[in-house]
Amino acid sequence: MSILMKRRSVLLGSGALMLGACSKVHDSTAGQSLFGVVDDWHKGLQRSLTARNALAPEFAPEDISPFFRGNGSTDPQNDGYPQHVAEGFANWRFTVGGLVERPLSFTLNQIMRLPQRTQITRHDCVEGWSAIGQWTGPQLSTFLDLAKVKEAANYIVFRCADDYTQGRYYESIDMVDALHPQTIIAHRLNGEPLPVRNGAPLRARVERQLGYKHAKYLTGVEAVASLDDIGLGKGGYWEDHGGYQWYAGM
Ligand SMILES: Nc1nc2c(c(=O)[nH]1)N[C@H]1C(S)=C(S)[C@@H](COP(=O)(O)O)O[C@H]1N2
Ligand SMILES: [Mo]
Repeated sequence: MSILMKRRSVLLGSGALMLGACSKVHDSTAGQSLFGVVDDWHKGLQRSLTARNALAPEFAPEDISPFFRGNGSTDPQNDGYPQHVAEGFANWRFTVGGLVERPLSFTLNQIMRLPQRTQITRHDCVEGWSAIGQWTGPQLSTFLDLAKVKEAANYIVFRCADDYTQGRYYESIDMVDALHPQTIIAHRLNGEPLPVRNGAPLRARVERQLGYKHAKYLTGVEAVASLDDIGLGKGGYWEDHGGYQWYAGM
């Protein structure tokens, strides 16, 4: 939130500067038309930010799907994940790093003590199935505020524990989605701890985006300026290996 507001005022600020310069050429038609262009540009910016910040539909408890299937990785066997399952995730850590003033590391208990958001939303997978579930967890913006994300950060990368068929799963979103109120780090599905198939112990919910952006088995998030050096550079596992679009907004 704070970052978006800051960015907005920077953008609006430079617009205002242009307006200031133009308004000195009172009765020049060139000045007038430039004035109009800047005004349209402001309206466009306003409209696009409003659209990107709109909430995804939320549903009633009776709409919840009786079974929320698992897709992609559903039972990771690599790098000690089964050990974490056996320990009930007591030693799981969720880190917030990259372009932040204060890198942080959370236990699940610490995450449960942060302010929580619960939302009932529909998950849409590009493979052609949907399911409605109730998700609970802190907003991603809470973590980013605590860690003090730097102005230079343009993307948030989700780091995952599972190796899928061609390597480590990962995903990324821009700051508009990262600060969106429905973007949460979920630890509960339908009031119960996340099942392994759905990403235990933590998974992202990015409700304005398609299913593959909702990274499971989260070990942390990383704030970055560019996606060039992350994975193969396209911003996500399926973007790198399956030709999926990075922007999967609905
Ligand atoms: N870490 C990780 N996250 C992932 C995947 C995966 O294989 N590994 N699959 C993605 C895809 S394509 C979808 S549709 C959803 C599936 O979530 P679900 O298993 O809870 O149904 O998770 C997404 N997040
Ligand atoms: Mo998917």
